[in-house]
Amino acid sequence: MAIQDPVSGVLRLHRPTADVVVGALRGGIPLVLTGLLDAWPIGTPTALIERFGHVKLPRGTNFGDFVQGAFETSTVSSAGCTLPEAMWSAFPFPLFDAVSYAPRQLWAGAARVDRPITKLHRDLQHAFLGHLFGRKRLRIFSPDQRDRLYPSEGYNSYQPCRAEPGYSDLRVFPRLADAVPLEIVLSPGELLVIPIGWFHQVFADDPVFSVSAFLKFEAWQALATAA
Ligand SMILES: O=C(O)CCC(=O)C(=O)O
Repeated sequence: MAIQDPVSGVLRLHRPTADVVVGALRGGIPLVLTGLLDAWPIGTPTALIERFGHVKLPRGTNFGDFVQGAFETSTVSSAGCTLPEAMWSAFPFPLFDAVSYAPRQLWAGAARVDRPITKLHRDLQHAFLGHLFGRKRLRIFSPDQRDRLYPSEGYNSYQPCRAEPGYSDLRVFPRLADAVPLEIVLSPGELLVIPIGWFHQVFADDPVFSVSAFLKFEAWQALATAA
């Protein structure tokens, strides 16, 4: 069943097939998917902390200490750090083989009212963002709005923007005034599919916890040419 978000127009699809998702990616259509993360520990970090509290994150802290600090006291964010491989089994990505996905990334952190938790940027691969706790709000902008968003010319694995919608000075970035976002609020258990080239800016209305993975370039090429 497809439900269209009344505000943004983005489609929410319940348990679509992989073919439907490949078709949307081919057409550059973002989707919110429901019913595909039933095996994930949705709802509270307690079970995750019990199971993986001792695992060391790339920043050197234990997963348990980091998540508790982020949720209870501080403004820290994991900012997409690589999720230790020991934890991947708790977050099985649906639709395609596990090896089709690049290393999993962790996006956990405190609520922020003063600024986005992730600044405007776009990625070079199709992104799948599985959401577990809290309300996460995204503004996404279609690729054809590139010139209104002032993307940096020099970039490597992702392309940051020099302008930040809602925050930048319009005298410095005048075309930003014409940029039109689609706003999506992700609830726990939802999987957001962001096709290559879509710009996104992310807000945390609550302490939030998500795990993402890019579809590997070679896997996408095989899928896109198969059907
Ligand atoms: O959830 C976030 O804060 C950012 C996610 C993101 O940028 C991505 O998955 O590409």
